[in-house]
Amino acid sequence: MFYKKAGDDFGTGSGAGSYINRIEYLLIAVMGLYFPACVSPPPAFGNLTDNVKDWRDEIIYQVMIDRFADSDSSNDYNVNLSDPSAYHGGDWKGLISKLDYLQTLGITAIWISPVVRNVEEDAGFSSYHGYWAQDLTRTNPHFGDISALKELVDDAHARGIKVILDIVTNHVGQVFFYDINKNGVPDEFFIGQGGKIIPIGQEGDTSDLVRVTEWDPDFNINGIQAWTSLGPSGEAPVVFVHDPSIDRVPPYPPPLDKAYAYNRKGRVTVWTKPQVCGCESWGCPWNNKCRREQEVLGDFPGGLKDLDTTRQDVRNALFWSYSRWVDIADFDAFRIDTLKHVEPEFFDDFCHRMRQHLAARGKHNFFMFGEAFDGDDNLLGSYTKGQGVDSVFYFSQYYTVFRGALMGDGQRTCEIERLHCRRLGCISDPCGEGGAIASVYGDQGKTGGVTDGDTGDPLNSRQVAVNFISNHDVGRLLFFMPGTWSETTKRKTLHLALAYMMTEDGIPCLYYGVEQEFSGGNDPANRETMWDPASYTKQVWKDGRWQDARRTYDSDQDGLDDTVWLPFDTGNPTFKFIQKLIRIRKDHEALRRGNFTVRWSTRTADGPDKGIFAFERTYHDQTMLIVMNLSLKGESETRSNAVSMSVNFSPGQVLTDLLDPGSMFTVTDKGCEAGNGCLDVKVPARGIRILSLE
Ligand SMILES: [Ca+2]
Ligand SMILES: [Ca+2]
Ligand SMILES: [Ca+2]
Ligand SMILES: [Ca+2]
Repeated sequence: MFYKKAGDDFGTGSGAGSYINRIEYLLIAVMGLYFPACVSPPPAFGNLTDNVKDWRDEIIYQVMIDRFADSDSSNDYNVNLSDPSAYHGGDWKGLISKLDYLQTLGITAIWISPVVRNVEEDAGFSSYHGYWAQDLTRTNPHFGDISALKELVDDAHARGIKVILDIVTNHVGQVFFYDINKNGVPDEFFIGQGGKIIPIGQEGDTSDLVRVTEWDPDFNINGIQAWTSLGPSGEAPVVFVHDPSIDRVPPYPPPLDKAYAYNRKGRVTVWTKPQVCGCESWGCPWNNKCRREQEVLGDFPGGLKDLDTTRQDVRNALFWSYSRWVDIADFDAFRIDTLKHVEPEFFDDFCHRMRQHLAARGKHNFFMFGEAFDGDDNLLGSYTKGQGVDSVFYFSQYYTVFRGALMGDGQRTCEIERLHCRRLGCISDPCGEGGAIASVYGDQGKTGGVTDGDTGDPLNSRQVAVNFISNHDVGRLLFFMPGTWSETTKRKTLHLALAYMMTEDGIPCLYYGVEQEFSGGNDPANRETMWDPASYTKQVWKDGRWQDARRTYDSDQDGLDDTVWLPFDTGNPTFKFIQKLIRIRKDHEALRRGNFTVRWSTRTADGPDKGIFAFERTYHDQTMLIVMNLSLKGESETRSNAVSMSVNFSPGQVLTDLLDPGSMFTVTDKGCEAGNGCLDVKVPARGIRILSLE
């Protein structure tokens, strides 16, 4: 291994085999074009296709490639199945082999983890997740080559399944260190008062010393500063690593191999030390200047180096690299990582150029949605205005509903209604604590953005929120349920969450393994290996100690478990429940494209309507009514103080519960607002009814 000071000249450092990329890139650079919409595509690229009619019809399934299926042992180097932070061997061929399984479940789009070559390992952890980019133009060899990737997309398209590429525009892997003591190698030491550098092991009294690691020093808005024996010595030099044995070499394409392409301000600390921004405890408002500076300009945890995305040459490199993957493999969407660490203006530029570029190649309805890991609707909404992403993951819902109301017992569900008010707007506060609530999400479609399948009108971000109950960055929903709950209550709660997500407006996104009732905790426990029987075990008390035993389920529903849970099991109750929900959503346009109207929510945790949240979805002539009961205490009803629920149905009409066809409810003209249909619906604890005229 040797270190390369930024600016030293020894090629791109990208290793052998990237000459075609380089020539392609140089041609474009020399022509000075950087791919404006008028550039004709290189001849090696095939035709792009329009595969999506309306993104609201899609059901996304998130796959972490390394953990899903392994069909190619030739790429199984540095694999260790027993280490949760090592590569496990999954690959694109493996996913191809499981398309039948996914089709049986019913999903219509797959989001795959990042495809680009990564730094192989760092501090004993591996890059199996794909988020430590090193070369944005080459495939991660653990997952396969470009022909395997194209085969995956082609096979998926042949089945009507779309493929979503996961991209990172904020940072690359840990490819350089800050040489604070200017000795050319990465060190860790203390800096004492007055800036005196004290090597580890010689510190003596450390009470007033600050520990510094040159890989990942704490944030400094003025840039990381160097120190010598004489004191402060200007900005610390950035030194790129050159260790081809673990692909830890300067990034590609240029200028990502240059120090000036990075913000060089060190690691975000405001999460661990909120007081640095004058916030007593976490809870800094999203627009707190100090917080935003760190989030946008700082290195991401793990020493992931933050790109200066305000630079046009950096923007060009990112645009060129990622548009190229779509040109080559015909992807249908981007899932964009770490949105809140990039200034929104970047996406105005990046997304707009991408839409123009792809439209010129015949591809429309290319969906771009981003991850802003934050529960604040104001921040989430700020990314949905302008010409940037079409939509964001609905993190505020994740916290309010799935980690909030569902983990408790019958909290007032007006909080859920209020959540939707912040997205859709409401004339009054549903909890009775204030006036009108304005939407903080964008109400304009993007130029050349995603459209309504019937009318061709632009869809705005309020209509295409990406809903999820878990993902690779948070523990599984089952993990967060209180240990005091019975297995039955846990499963009912999981099913309630799934049914709500499959019937509300927006685009549902399932995290792989939810259909197998995986229950892993925080990263990396939530990244189970799908094919490994060990992922299908539970702890049982036997012979005086806790032991692993295979999970089982009751397939003939006689109350006794009779079936051993197999990897990729398609007979278990949750696989079958999701399958049924997907069928119902596909069969009812109102559930996919209809508007969203709350019909009942509660302000108290008690009363006959405890835990009720009811809403309608209406599209053209079709209305569906969903009634859920979040209470654990028992049955609840859409009726309180002699007032019944008003519905968009006529007296005399009979509604059937699609999840329980024996349950039917007749609309009356009594007990609710005059002129409306009125309906009393009883729902058992943690139950949900999907009601329809059938
Ligand atoms: Ca493999
Ligand atoms: Ca050093
Ligand atoms: Ca950034
Ligand atoms: Ca049985």
